[in-house]
Amino acid sequence: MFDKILIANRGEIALRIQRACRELGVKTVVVHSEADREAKYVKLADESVCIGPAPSAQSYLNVPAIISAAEVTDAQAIHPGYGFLSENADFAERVEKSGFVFIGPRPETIRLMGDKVSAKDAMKAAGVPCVPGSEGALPEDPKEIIRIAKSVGYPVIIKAAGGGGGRGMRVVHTEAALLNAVNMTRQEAQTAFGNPMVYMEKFLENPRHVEIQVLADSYRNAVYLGERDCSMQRRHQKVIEEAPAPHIAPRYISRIGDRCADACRRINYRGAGTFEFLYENGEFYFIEMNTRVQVEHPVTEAITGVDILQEQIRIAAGEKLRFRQKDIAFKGHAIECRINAEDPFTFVPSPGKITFWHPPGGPGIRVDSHVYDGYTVPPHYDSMIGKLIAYGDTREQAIRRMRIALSEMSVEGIKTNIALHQELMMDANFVKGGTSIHYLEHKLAAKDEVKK
Ligand code: MV4
Repeated sequence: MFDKILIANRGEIALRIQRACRELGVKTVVVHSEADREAKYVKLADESVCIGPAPSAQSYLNVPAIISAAEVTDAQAIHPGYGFLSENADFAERVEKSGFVFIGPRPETIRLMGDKVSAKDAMKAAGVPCVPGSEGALPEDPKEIIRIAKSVGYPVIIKAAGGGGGRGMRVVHTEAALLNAVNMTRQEAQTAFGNPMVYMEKFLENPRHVEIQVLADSYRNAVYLGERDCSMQRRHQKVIEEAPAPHIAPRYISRIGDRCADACRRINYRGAGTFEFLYENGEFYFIEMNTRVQVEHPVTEAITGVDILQEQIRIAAGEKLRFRQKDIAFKGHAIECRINAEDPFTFVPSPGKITFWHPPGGPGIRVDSHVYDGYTVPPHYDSMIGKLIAYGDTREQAIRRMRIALSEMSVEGIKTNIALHQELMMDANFVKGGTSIHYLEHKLAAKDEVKK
């Protein structure tokens, strides 16, 4: 096991990584910006290094400063968390070339998955079902593009190979609009990602977002840890996640999960990863793979009992997976509400000083948050201040516990989206389960109509 790990992130995930290190007996170095100097997790770390001013570009994305911090503190490995540099293949390469272990997949794997065309090719070859569409990137020839769209069938969606997470896509309903849409997406992709390659898929009108969590070691052992339903989202920001996904048969999940674990073995995947699927009319369609730990990992930890952060670190240290698929059992139901410093209905960010912080508790309740009474939420980063996770034997119990937890929770000094979560926990369609990726935006739009 490592002696010391550098945490190249901030906020709740920096604290989560630190807790995993503590339990493994590993010392921690936290790097932080000037804006995060006073954060409690910075003080709790064994060592801390200020790597630059508040803007991420000069601190959490400052590769030379992070590598230097690892050198001066004599850390052996770097955990990137999520966001920032976590899926940057060049960073992973620089970390390894500098003699440190990157806690994540090999740089080539990150690169393969970062290009959505090569990711899809690899998954298709490994037997993972994908959304029907173009074979690889779209060609230049307009006639060919028209032919491909005809055979896929309208509506289609044009996506940038360098995009992902909702960036660089365009829906096309008619042949008349096709070529212009392809050209526009190419231009935007060139500007945003430095890569003009685009590909085409059948556009699924009303899917759910269901993802599969995997863990793989360096010896071609791989397991899946079940699925998460992340359909409750607004503008590609997830709001609520849960595991398991409501109303999907466990037999079907195990079939798709086995495919994902198989694909990991085939591409020699290492570490934690997530296969993102769209789920519509009882079918799974792969869209992208994430090569990092995700915000919503706690719901999977709750139903499997596996500590995903600790396993990531063990795998990076060269240990073999400590369990096989048959050792993984799924028990109960977990729901996560992302608590953001923002207006609950306009979604305008609300940074500032937290004058009162009372987190909830009780059976089945977990709060992952770095904030406290008197903490100032800086305006420079995303607005998530914590995650509230409720576990129960059944989905109904998890919802009941979440309602109680939300009612106990009290935050003063800033606005939070707690009121939105309270409303969603009472929403008849959410309570039924299985709402689509468009549900929240439609619900909010309908409320706006009523107000007018
Ligand atoms: C799609 C789609 C419908 N059909 N692909 C958006 C994020 C990126 N990861 C993929 N996205 C989508 N791809 C096809 N063929 C609809 C979306 C989509 C979406 C997906 C997951 C979660 C939220 C979403 C919100 C809008 C659109």
